[in-house]
Amino acid sequence: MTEQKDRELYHWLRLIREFEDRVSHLDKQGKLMGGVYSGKGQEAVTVGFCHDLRWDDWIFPLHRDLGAYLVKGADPKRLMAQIFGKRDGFAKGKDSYLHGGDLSNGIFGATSCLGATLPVAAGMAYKFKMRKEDRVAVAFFGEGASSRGDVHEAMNFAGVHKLPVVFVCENNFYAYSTPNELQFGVDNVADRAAGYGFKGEIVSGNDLHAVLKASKKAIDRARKGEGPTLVECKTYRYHGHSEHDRADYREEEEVITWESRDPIQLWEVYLQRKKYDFAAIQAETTEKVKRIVEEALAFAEASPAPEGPEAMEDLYAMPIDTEAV
Ligand SMILES: Cc1ncc(C[n+]2csc(CCOP(=O)(O)OP(=O)(O)O)c2C)c(N)n1
Repeated sequence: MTEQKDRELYHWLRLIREFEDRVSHLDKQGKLMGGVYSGKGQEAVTVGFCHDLRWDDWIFPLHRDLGAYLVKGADPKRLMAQIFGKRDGFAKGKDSYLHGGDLSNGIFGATSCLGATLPVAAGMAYKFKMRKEDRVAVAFFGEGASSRGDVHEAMNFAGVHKLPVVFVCENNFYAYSTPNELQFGVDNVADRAAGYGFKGEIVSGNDLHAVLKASKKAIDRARKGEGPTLVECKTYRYHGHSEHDRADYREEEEVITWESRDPIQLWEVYLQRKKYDFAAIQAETTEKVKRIVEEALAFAEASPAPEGPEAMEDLYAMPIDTEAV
């Protein structure tokens, strides 16, 4: 890979970490409403799957995927305003962490009802196929959501019609407090792909190189009309399910073991071994990501809160010209 791309990927990893750490901190300061679901530790998955997508592709992030929003092109200022429940957020103040899609950048908002976005992703991919467009839908979901009926239906439909969709399971080993062995009877979520008639692949979700390789294969396959792929990324969330969950159902040793496979530190080792001027890259990146997050925060804090009557706006879609979408 070129130095420019290596640096760009580093920028995204670090921006996501900085953004999420700041949001967690804001939550602890009592400045936010609603839940905060940190994806700290899972950054390589969203960077790896979103970085090489086209603007006109679509992503369907899960509740833990602020990073996917950022890499796919969402404005950090609007994303922060969304989290503050302000009028400049994507949902114009109707929600905070969830339910804020950025439709102008091909980002479908996460839903509370987990797994419910997968049939929408399959439907979007069906539209691409019907129109003979070489666009791709990428749907993220947790291994907990993988037990939902919607998820099976979406994958079955996608397999039948060989749709241009990539299903990305972020297996962080716990659905809230439920461990994998109480979640499914197979060894891996990816094992199920065979039952839908497409390929399943397992990768280390903390290793950005591995994720990039798997995402390229799956996205190329979808774009060429060869159908869906299910990629299971084994990863780990450092925080609890949400900021109010102390996650004491996990052993400290397990947490430390995963922290020692940190996706950002792994990428830093790679940058150092490539013999770039790592000290300069690191300093420049740190300055830049801190500035972006500070600016986003200042914007969100200055953004007005919505007025009461605005709660009734945008509840139903206006009839649209479907040919123009
Ligand atoms: C359909 C549905 N069932 C239950 C919940 C409650 N709930 C919210 S997050 C969560 C755990 C989800 O685990 P997973 O899908 O693995 O994603 P993760 O949070 O680990 O990233 C649960 C059970 C929900 N939001 N939606």
